[in-house]
Amino acid sequence: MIDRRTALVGGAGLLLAGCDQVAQIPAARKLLFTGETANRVLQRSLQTRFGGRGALAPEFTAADMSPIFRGNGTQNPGTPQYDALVANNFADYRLRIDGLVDRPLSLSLAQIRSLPARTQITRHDCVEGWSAIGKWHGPLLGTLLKAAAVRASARYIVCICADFGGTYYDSIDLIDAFHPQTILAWAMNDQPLSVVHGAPLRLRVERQLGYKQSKYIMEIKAVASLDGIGGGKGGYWEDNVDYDWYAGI
Ligand SMILES: Nc1nc2c(c(=O)[nH]1)N[C@H]1C(S)=C(S)[C@@H](COP(=O)(O)O)O[C@H]1N2
Ligand SMILES: [Mo]
Repeated sequence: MIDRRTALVGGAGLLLAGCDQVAQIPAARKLLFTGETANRVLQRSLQTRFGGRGALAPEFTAADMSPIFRGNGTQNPGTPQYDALVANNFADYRLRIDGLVDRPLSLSLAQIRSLPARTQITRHDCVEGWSAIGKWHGPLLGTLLKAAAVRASARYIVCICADFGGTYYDSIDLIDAFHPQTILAWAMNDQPLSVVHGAPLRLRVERQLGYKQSKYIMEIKAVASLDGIGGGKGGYWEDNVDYDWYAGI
């Protein structure tokens, strides 16, 4: 079970909460007090507590990047609303963060681009049998969820996307939402995210398969249950082609 306080405070708070708990374990005490780096302690703490879910996905170097990174699924939502956003270079785009939060947010792309960001070169694995290595850049999803003050009653984070007339959606739990490699990418391979790859904002949740990497995100909703959303299985592909909700790799 996720420790909700740990999941919600994130960042430095996550580290402190993790150390609190991990200090109870004799072996961990030794690590804590023999100068192992904070990150490594945090990593061990996440692995212990989340059964490996806190482990990091492999990261690669620029030399490993795929010369071609194909698009898949929707490659242009093509709705009048989306076309209007593209025509204006996303100046009118707003990301809404709502649901079980104390401070609902509506953020422009400029605001999102001004947040501290992470860069990661990772491998995308599609369930259909292709992979590609690309570079992703954007703020941690956790940073935005903390800013919105996600409530303790929330259990899942739902991404609502522009395609299929705005009905496409997918969801992850709070462990993945606050994972240190889970970002909202606004750049790919050092360029602003293209329409094919999910402009203006897509999720990277690196421990899961390609279909969990939601593109064209318009709204992020914190919810207690996935029951009332779409067909109730937590995502468009989950509802329509019976893909598993949890697609861990
Ligand atoms: N909104 C949205 N996100 C989506 C999809 C989609 O159809 N719509 N397809 C998914 C699938 S199956 C894959 S493999 C990846 C493809 O990402 P890419 O187009 O950047 O290669 O996006 C995922 N995210
Ligand atoms: Mo996919």
